[in-house]
Amino acid sequence: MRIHEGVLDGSGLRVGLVASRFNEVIVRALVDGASDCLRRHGVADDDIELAWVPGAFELPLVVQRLAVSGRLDVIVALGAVIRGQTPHFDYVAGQAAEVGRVALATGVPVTFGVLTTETAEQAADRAGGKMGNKGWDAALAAIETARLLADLK
Ligand code: INI
Repeated sequence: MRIHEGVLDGSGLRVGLVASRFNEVIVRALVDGASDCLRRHGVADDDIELAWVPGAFELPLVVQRLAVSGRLDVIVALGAVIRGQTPHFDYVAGQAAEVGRVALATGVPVTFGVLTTETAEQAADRAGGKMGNKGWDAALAAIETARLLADLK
């Protein structure tokens, strides 16, 4: 049996981070977690690009623009959509998830580090709090997926 799997070695990988400013304190913690993960898995600082968008709704277009640039092996989308009391949540969270379609359309892998929670406390728990750091997890998934795709070539 021939098994394909992505090794968790980021050396030589060019990684894009696209982060939304809305709920900025939380998203900065996701960016920090993602950056820490990349660095600790061998991604060079010069091989990381970070783009800020206004909110999670704007993530897909900017992820797409970076994906077609040819400069990056993988992109991590980072954001925090908090339901609060508004049905607006469903539109914003739904649009944010469209980054998955960008990956399929371009062939550039995109991982999803966008929190979708009921409360700010739940988001903080997942941005370096008691539930870990979803940015860190999405960065690790990015390394694994990029390496797997390279292995499948
Ligand atoms: N953007 C977020 O990233 N998170 C949210 O929780 C949020 N809420 O709740 O409204 C949010 N809204 C802004 C949205 O992403 C767009 O930036 C805005 O609608 C302009 O297009």
